[in-house]
Amino acid sequence: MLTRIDHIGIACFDLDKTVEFYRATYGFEVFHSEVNEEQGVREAMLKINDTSDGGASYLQLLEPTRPDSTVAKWLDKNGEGVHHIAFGTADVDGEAAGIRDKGVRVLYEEPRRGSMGSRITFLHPKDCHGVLTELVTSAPVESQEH
Ligand code: CMX
Ligand code: CO
Repeated sequence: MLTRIDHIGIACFDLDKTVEFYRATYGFEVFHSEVNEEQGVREAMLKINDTSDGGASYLQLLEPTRPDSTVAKWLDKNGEGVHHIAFGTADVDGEAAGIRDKGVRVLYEEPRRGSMGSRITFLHPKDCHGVLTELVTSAPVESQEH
């Protein structure tokens, strides 16, 4: 079951300036930041609210770390904006398998590492009415990396 919006991924040219915009305009603070070299991003997670499944919803601000990364490519084409949406689930493996069986392309054979030690995979935007869609299982709270 998909039980929350885990995050909305927003691509930006300058992470520090974008973080400052969200802080100054809305009062959202950085909950966590990291570099994910595999994904080619420097990111900041801004926690917006807790959710009824014991998880939380975030904004994920993304700045590319290298010109050949998926986010750099997307920014070249589209400029800044909403890049993807992520649904949270307790079972990313099972959800990905079930969705693959429905004929939607799941981009990774096995989930990979996402923010704060989570496990993530992506669904192809061309199979999802133009929306790049991520599935996330958070790390258990006691082992989450901040
Ligand atoms: N949202 C909607 N459509 C998108 C898209 C996005 N984010 N990214 C690409 N597309 C569309 C393109 O517009 C293009 O459509 P047209 O053919 O009609 O022009 C098509 O998909 C192919 O796009 P592309 O620019 O040629 O890009 P690629 O096929 O090389 O890559 C994708 C697309 C989805 C496979 C790649 O972005 C990917 O692997 N994404 C998953 C990983 C990722 O996004 N990581 C960064 C975030 C990390 C995190 O969330 O932690
Ligand atoms: Co994401």
